[in-house]
Amino acid sequence: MTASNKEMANAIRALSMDAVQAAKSGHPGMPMGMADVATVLFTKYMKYDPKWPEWPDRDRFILSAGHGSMLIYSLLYLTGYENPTIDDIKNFRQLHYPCAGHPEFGEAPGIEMTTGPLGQGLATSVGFAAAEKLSAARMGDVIDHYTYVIAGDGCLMEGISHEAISMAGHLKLGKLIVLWDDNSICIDGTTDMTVSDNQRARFEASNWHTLAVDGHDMDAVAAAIEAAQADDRPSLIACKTTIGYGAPNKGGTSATHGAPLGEEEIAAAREFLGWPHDPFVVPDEILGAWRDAGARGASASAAWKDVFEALDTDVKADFNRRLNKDLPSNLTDAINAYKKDLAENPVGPATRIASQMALEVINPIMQETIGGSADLTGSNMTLTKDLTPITADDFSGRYMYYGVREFGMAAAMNGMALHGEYMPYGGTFLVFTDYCRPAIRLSAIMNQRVVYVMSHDSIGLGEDGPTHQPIEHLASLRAMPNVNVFRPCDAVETAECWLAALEDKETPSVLVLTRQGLKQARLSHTDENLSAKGGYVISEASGDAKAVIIATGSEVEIAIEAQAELEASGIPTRVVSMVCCEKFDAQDAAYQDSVLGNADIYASIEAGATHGWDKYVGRDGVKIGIDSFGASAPAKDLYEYFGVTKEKLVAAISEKL
Ligand SMILES: Cc1ncc(C[n+]2csc(CCOP(=O)(O)OP(=O)(O)O)c2C)c(N)n1
Ligand SMILES: [Mg+2]
Repeated sequence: MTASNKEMANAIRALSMDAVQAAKSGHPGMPMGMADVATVLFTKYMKYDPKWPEWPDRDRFILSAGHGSMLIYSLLYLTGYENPTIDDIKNFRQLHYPCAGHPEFGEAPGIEMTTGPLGQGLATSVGFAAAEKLSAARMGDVIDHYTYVIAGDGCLMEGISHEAISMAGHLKLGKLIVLWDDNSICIDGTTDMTVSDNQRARFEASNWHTLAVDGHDMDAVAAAIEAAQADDRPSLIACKTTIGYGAPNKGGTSATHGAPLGEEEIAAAREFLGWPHDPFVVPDEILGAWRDAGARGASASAAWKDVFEALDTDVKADFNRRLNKDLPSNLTDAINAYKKDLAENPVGPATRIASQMALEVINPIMQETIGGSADLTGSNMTLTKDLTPITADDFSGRYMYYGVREFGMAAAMNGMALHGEYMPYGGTFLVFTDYCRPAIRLSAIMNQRVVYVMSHDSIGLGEDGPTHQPIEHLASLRAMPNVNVFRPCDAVETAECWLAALEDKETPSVLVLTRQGLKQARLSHTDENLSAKGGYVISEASGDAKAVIIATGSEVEIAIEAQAELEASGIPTRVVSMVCCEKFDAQDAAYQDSVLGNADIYASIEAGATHGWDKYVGRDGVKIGIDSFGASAPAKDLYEYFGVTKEKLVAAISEKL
């Protein structure tokens, strides 16, 4: 085909401005500005095969500036992916069509992750690049690809960019290449209103290789990408562009950022670009040239398949098992044997230590786990005996010292999970889920199995005081869709929660763990994973229960003590361990009824905000919890002071009866 690269880039511009116009909303400026850069990348350098979008060794392309979604939709259509179709593009931003306002993972193959929250694409790409390096260290040349990112001024202004850049430089992620849309425009106007950083110097300070080019000079862009590939540091290419390039009046201004150009300006742009074609029409010659570019990868993907097929049967099977997120066949048995041993030989550790004990069983069997902590390894108990550290020069290990970068850690874990063959888990204090929250939300939106190991889960952590004592965190995490919030009460439940988290292929889990030791409540063994049901009767009433106490984690022990006292005073009382509300709510009504029964009074006890417990205990129920900030003191004194006690529970139930 004889279409020029400029004409090919103009196809992206036309599709973008026309789709935004048809939708009456969207962001034409970024795709029009970066069309030249993207054309060079997708016609010459990106390794991908539209006929096999899941090719494990494909280059990853992350549109961190997710508002420019029409750029990726145009590229996927033009290069010949099955989706989106031109009809999908005509229905940009419409219900039940894949071309959502921002790129959504799962809507079309080729969209490697959901983007839109600025900066997070960049931070997640650190995880993609880390996963590539991990697999290269394990499998050699079989995995050998780049991670390309398009980031905007906004991505680089977000605080998360610092954590991401710093980690990528430290880990020497040389196959991470960031193309910065250096257009000096944001929504409120020119970037000189808000930022005067020397961005290249900032990246260089974190051991990156940097370059700057005219983003409309395709040869210069090509040369820069080649230089970036050749350098063993991560690379930043500052691409100086004109936002909305092609729109003769609005181009170069924030007017093109997030609104349709309007019929008049679109007509002028058609004139300016020499694009006389009707909306959504890409002439055969130009579409053909794009399809040829898309077909470039077919021979490489076929060759890769041959290399993969020649691997040992076990290696192939294990790789495919990991991609499917299936568990090793012997894991459940190993957990059950461990649970049985606990039932026979009860222990009383903090659940953070119980989590480590469970991981000592899991990690040797499940080689795809990548552990880590944001500088709290000895507190979160995330390291096990068999894990060695991952360092810049040796990625054969399985433990990541993330440093004090909670958000960066969480975003990187998403990237590793999305890459396909890893099961990342990472820890910090529960109170700092706030620092991870935007990435936890993306784990949930993208259905990614990431496990957040959150210790020091209440006032029970004691002396560190209110800044470190979670209050509203459990309730707020429970409010987030598609997140399992597990709060186990002892070592048996902790093992069950780990297994349930690993079995849940499409949901992230937060394991909420104590700092302080807890008495083992589960003293008889069953192979059944009771915690996986979310809630169950952990201690039954002597007769028909008049009172039901619903407790989680460290408060199950208090509930069982209160039960003994209530029973002694003639009130048959049942204790339910509500280890995971989300799992419990997903059970059928008959099961829920069998657990909650039909008592005269319901009570909840949890050392955190009482918000949300009404749904189980009703408006007349008893809710023991803490609806203020904590305090600095020994844990025992705090439980007394805040009234999270057996005495208070017994008195409140007795009074209501
Ligand atoms: C975390 C976050 N904050 C705010 C926004 C809203 N927002 C979308 S694009 C944008 C400006 C981005 O500027 P830039 O990256 O330079 O993009 P350009 O205007 O050049 O396309 C803002 C504030 C967002 N998407 N994510
Ligand atoms: Mg900009």
